[in-house]
Amino acid sequence: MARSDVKLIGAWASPFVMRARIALNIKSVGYDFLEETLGSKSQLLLESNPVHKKIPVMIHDGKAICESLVIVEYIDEVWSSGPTILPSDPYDCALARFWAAYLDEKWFPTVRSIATAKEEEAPKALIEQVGEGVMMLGEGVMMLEDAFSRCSKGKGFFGGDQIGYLDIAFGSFLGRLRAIEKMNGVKLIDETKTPSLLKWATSFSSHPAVKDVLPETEKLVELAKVLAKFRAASSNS
Ligand SMILES: N[C@@H](CCC(=O)N[C@@H](CS)C(=O)NCC(=O)O)C(=O)O
Repeated sequence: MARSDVKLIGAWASPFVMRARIALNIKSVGYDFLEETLGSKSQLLLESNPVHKKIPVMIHDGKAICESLVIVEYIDEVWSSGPTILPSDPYDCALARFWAAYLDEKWFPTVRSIATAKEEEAPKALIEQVGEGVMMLGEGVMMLEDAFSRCSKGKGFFGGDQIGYLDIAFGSFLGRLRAIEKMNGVKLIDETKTPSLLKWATSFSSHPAVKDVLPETEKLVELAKVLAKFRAASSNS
């Protein structure tokens, strides 16, 4: 496919940035990856996303597009000759958008609250706070196990035979999920409670459009520790 002028402002560990990268890979669109430095925001980011000042931002032929799922939809529409990302059936599409909104509005904030739980709090409070969060994440994952059977219709991905919108929306959080599992000694996706998601997670992670952008769990665990220290130092100063 012809190379367009595509730049992506992001960071390797961001699940939201990953969404844009996976969508671009699915469509075989080459792009320049402009990595932000941890703890600061580039002038280009501030100018391109003045409302939220967040990554990802995709710049296509000089025009900025913000918000990960907006970017994924844009990529699907612009490079329409590649594999389709959004389901063509209106109901399937509504279902995929519903679950993606659930993930971003309800589920991911809990992932964040686990990561930012304050270590200086009494151990009991910390364990309870993290424990409640982990339980809520587990409930969400179980609901997604159910959604998987409705969306995939017996195939390997939420999108059916190929990776689609909801695969990208949820799959981009797999790295974080695995880091939480590792750091808290829990299993959120497993053979007993979520067998379909377990199989899906393996296929998704090894997909050619995904495998090079999904960070290793160990690297995310390391980053989480660095960020926790950074937060502790700035709250003490
Ligand atoms: N709703 C946004 C969320 C993006 C987001 O939260 N990005 C994070 C990185 S993972 C960010 O830029 N955080 C910087 C900040 O909050 O100032 C999307 O889907 O793109």
